[in-house]
Amino acid sequence: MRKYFVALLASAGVLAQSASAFNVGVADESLVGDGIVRFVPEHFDITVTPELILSHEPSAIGAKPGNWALNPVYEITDRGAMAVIDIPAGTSLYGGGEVTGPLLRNGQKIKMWNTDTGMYLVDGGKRLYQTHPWVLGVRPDGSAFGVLFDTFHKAELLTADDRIEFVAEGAPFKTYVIDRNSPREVMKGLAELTGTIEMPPLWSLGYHQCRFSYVPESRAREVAETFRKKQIPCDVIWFDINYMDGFRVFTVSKDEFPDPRRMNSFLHDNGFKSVYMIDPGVKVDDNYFVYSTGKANDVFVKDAYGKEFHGKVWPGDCAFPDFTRPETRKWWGELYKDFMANGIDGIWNDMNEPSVFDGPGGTMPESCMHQGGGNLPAGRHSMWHNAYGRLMVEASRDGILAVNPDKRPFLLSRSNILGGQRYAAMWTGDNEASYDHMKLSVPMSLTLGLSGQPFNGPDIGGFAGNTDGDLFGHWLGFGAFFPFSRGHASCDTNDKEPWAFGKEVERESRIALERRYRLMPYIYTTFRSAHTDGQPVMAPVFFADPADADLRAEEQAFLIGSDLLVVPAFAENPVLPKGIWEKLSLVKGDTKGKYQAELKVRGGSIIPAGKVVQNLNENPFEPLTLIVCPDARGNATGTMYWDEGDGWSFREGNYCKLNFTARRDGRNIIVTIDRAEGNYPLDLGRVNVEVLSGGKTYRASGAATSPIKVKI
Ligand code: NBV
Repeated sequence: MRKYFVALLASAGVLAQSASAFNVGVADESLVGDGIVRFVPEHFDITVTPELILSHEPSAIGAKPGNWALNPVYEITDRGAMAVIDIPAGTSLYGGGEVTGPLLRNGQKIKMWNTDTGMYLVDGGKRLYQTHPWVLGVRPDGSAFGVLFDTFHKAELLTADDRIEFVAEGAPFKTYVIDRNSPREVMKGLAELTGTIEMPPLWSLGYHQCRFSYVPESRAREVAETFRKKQIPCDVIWFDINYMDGFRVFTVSKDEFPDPRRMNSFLHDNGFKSVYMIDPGVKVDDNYFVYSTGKANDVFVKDAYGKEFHGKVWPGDCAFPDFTRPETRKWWGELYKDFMANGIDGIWNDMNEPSVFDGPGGTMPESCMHQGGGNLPAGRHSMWHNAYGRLMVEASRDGILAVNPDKRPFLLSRSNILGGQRYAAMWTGDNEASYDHMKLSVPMSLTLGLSGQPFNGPDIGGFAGNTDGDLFGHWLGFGAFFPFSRGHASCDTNDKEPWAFGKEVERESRIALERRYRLMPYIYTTFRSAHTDGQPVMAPVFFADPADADLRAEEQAFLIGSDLLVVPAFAENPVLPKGIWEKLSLVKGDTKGKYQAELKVRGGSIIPAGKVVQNLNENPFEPLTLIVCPDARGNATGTMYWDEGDGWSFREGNYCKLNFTARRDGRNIIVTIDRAEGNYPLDLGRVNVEVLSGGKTYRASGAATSPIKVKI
């Protein structure tokens, strides 16, 4: 009983006054999946540790295996509820979500309290916009485990060499431990617990161009037209806050965009999609429909005295939707109806930590009250803070989906928690135009991918500060391969479109993006395994050989899927996987110049590539090219997933999964294409084959329906 009382005190935030520390027992430890054990502490109470991270509560399927080695020890200390897990010597640790610092996380401490942290400067970069209480461990033999601390309370995560320590300023929480044969298997286990990304619309895998802000209409048109005129591939133009009427969310400024439908139709006619920003702060203004309907429906967060909480953001005094209430989420979702009817394709939820300019620590006071509802309890902001962005994107996604039920929603969020990949893609916030942040963007994105969020990327080129041509060229040279590939810039910086830095950078940017677009069949296929199996799209190099200790800290080079290695031009002495990796050229000039990343294909694999297109409305399969890199025996395999690129018919089998095989027959490589699954009608006609072997490329082509022979 005393333990329970202390746990409640902890959740109420008063535990800091207590100096006692004592153990909390484990009430239940059950096998809940293949190699997954759930640990439930004594007196666990869902009303003080609500659940949002898991996609569903798994059922127990047996007892904890007798030889189970990774067991959390729970303790209540004056810092909060704590779980400590001893780990085997030589374990490499990863994860923790959106973090600064190295990819290899041994010896790191981070704080989990979602924060608007321009240039990652708050708290020395130890806390950022998102919260992922999750660690991946890789043992010396390449087998792996994962630890998920199932709480979104304010917390600290310590990843030491001999233990993982997690302290939450709340009541004790459940812990899930996954123990499997490889890091990929553990990522699959994480997906079994927290779900995966939905299949994204194909257009969202193209290049995105953003700025704070493209206004007025003529400027947005000019940017779009320049992409087409200069034949630089691009799919999406973004609209940052200045499109709004006085920063009022769900409105459009009549001065900047007198006819938003006309703007969006122009973009659509030119093969672009549009994404518009929506922030959570609602301007306090009785003559503004979002505020007045919100007030009438009692949707806003209250202060400690029960009055509507107001804090300053872009529009001045704002009220903040209490997304813990189902009624609020419904009201918020419905606001998208008229807004999206302007021909808007995607939504960008920013400032949802939430960021409050005049609030303590840049957010709302911890004493603010959220009402809860449904299966979510009422509670102070101290409990709900980290979940604010996550609940906002759930409401946004549901709203967007209700408006366009036949389209796959595209939503980008700055704040979120572990499991939030089910609702939105994420980007890594306001970085800086510097070489340090350019290099940091690789381990940051990799770490998010290892924390269940494959659809992520940084502001390419750097958000804050001016960017020079060299920095932009370098960043896009490998940034073209981020899962989410978007150039962005702050309001007071120089222009950062690919042509803004002179002819050389323009040409190199075109080449970088042409490479991305040629790889779209392969990239889309890797997104498919992110959707079905929780695999990272952008993976660390050690995934190629988890038992090779030399690869564990490599954070300059990275993999896309499992067969393509990207070595950025800035990389100094990268440690690359052993075995056959053949250099790949996809477009003319991509192996020269100082900015292009080097691409390498894994021996034993076949990569499907398309042709260069300017946007993903165009058919990339004219023709399909199979890039074959045989292993030492002359064999290779690969797959390709393709479907309509939008909508849900793939769920009913309207997709196509092709299997490719190559085998050596004397001096020939014979390549065969088989339809493995699905009934999507993909007529490939003639297929090109390029065999990469010993630094040379051998070519042939033939009908997709019969084996294609390549003489080497
Ligand atoms: O909406 C303006 C910016 C946006 O461009 C950026 O990407 C966000 O991270 N937003 C933050 C607000 C303030 C930036 C100084």
